[in-house]
Amino acid sequence: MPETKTKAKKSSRKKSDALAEHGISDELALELMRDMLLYRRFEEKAEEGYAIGKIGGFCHLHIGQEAGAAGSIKPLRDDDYVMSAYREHTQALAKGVHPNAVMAELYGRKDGSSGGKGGSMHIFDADCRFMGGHGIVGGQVPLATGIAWKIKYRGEETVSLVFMGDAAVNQGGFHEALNMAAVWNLPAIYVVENNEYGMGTAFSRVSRTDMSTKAVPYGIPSHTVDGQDVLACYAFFRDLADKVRHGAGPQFVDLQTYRFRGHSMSDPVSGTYRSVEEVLQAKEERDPIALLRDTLMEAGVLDQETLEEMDAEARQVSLDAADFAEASPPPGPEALYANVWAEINPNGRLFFDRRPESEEAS
Ligand SMILES: Cc1ncc(C[n+]2csc(CCOP(=O)(O)OP(=O)(O)O)c2C)c(N)n1
Ligand SMILES: [Mg+2]
Repeated sequence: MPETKTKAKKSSRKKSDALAEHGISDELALELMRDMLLYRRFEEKAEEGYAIGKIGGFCHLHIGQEAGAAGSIKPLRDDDYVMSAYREHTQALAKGVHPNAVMAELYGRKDGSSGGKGGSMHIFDADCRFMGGHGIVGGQVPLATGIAWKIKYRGEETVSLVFMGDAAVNQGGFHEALNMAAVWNLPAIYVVENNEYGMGTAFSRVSRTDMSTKAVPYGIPSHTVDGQDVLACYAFFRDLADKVRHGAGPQFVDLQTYRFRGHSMSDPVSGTYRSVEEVLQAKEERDPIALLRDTLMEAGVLDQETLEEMDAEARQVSLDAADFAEASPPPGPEALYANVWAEINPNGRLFFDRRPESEEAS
């Protein structure tokens, strides 16, 4: 957990310049802090729920990676699409899914965002345009490319942003999808949450080439971003989304980050693939919440009292979400057949065909 006590570090650069440098107002910076505190406290509550048996199945926490969720999703429009892998609880919150609905989904309850049938890895909310929650490594990449194709086909001005882990870039679907996106100049943003490991395997053990080269063969521009610096992330994605929205075509982002917990709740934090010291050092030097706290306190934008108030609020929202989940019933037997079959529209098509659903088939 981030300490809410100040431990100001000396920096060669004047930290108060950071907001101006990125074109971020004091209010927006405080909102980013509030968001990340919620993500951290929410995940800690989920961790507790798992430990006491309220949450079953797989549960992958995003603790340590919060700046990537806040900094990349907050600058998007409500009608932009976001899709992700299975480490997606905070990304769903960032896209506007209610904390109660996310927690209830983790508990496998009826009021969960997927009716309690998906669980931790399958949080969906089409109204928020949060398109899951996918458990097959890389499986979401072609799907998000399909959404980008739909955006272009319909002439919309939205973008399709998809997160994946570093292990996904060695999957075949990733390469096919990026090639198609490039050829068709689709409004897709491919974001690798590069936390250096795929379960217990370091990225350097499964690739001879650097992450930044992965999209190069397809002619897709590649960007490297510090995923622990939420201000840098926000400014970067704000500008990138704007370009993609106006025809810049697909983009690849190596978002460099680090996970502070084990791969999933059932795995050790360090294990044999990384040392305890490595994790401790990352927590000390690369905690996105502590980094923003220090920046804002040095700039005189945040004080201790406000920070503690924000933290108390984040804890309360997380507690309320757990109480809500607890009170929600499990899905009933009627849920067994719900959302299993696709409805064919009156035109007899499953595809987007530009025709309103009420139009007669010809
Ligand atoms: C196609 C496929 N192969 C293997 C797995 C088993 N598996 C689950 S998570 C994972 C590692 C993925 O690591 P990464 O993409 O870096 O994401 P991270 O967990 O670090 O967020 C693997 C191999 C899977 N889910 N899907
Ligand atoms: Mg990884």
